[in-house]
Amino acid sequence: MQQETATTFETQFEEEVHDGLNAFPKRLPSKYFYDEIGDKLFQDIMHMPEYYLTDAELEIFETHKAEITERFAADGQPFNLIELGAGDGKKTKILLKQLSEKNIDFTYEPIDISQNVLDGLESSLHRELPEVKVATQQGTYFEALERINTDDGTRKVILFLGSNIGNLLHEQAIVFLKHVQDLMQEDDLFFVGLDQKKNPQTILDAYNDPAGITAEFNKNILRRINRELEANFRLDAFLHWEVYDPETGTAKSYLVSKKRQTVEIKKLDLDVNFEAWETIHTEISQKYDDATVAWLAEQSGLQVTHQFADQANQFKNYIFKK
Ligand code: AVI
Repeated sequence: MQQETATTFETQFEEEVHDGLNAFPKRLPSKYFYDEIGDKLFQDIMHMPEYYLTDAELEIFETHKAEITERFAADGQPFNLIELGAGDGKKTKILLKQLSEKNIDFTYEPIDISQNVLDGLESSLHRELPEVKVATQQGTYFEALERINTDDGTRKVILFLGSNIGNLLHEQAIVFLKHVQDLMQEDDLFFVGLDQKKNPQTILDAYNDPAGITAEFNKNILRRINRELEANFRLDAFLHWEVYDPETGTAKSYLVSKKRQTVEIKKLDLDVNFEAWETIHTEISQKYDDATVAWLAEQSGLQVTHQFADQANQFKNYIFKK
């Protein structure tokens, strides 16, 4: 009888790379795109003309900032404006500025895993909007949210922008939303940006730019495995490939092996064989419509109270409450 030796891993990254590349079909989680190089590439993506998501959400904030912030401040009581995964805060600053111009009492609490990101955001806020009270929260979303929750009973408005939830399968999104719901009090709000179903070509173009920035972003996971796990992936031996299913609204990114090849991952003591044209599924970017959003909300014990769209209906921000 063959004996299975249980492999032990030092990090979750090692385990997920090991399991994903031993699976059939092969897969790697997109959360590992984001190291220093990946963060920079994603910033570049957000400035690409094809990546309409950022501009559409900015347009929503510029157009509807008065109504959005009035809803945030509903009862006139001080509140905490908590942002999950704040990044450079470019979009949020529009709302922060509006809130402070209206003399609304709030504290901005951006949560990010990276202290570096938080430090950069905090110093830019001190420069640009010195009157805004800022309390950065380093940690994972839920670690930080749980910490904030036990502080005092202050009402919360939680922001989750940029269609970040779209990188989760519906099933995972529901687990995530239920967790947020569980940490919300009755009067708290959850403000979420969700990319909408649209002309499939527009979506394919956004994830398959001619300059190849998205391809670099996708391949960054291989670069990271090379560096952190002592592997020898040749990035030019893989092709970035995007598909979009207009029925389900799911965009999927793949890395496709251009030839039969073996990659060695020393740190995992693993040789990974690829057939020619074999795939690694790396990311989903889900697109939504109102019915799907209402279904997700219902599954998670939330309800949609308001929504805001850009002129072209490319993107929407929804307000959820418990
Ligand atoms: C972060 N996330 C919402 C982006 C998206 O649109 O799925 C990541 C991305 N992947 C390729 N381009 C941008």
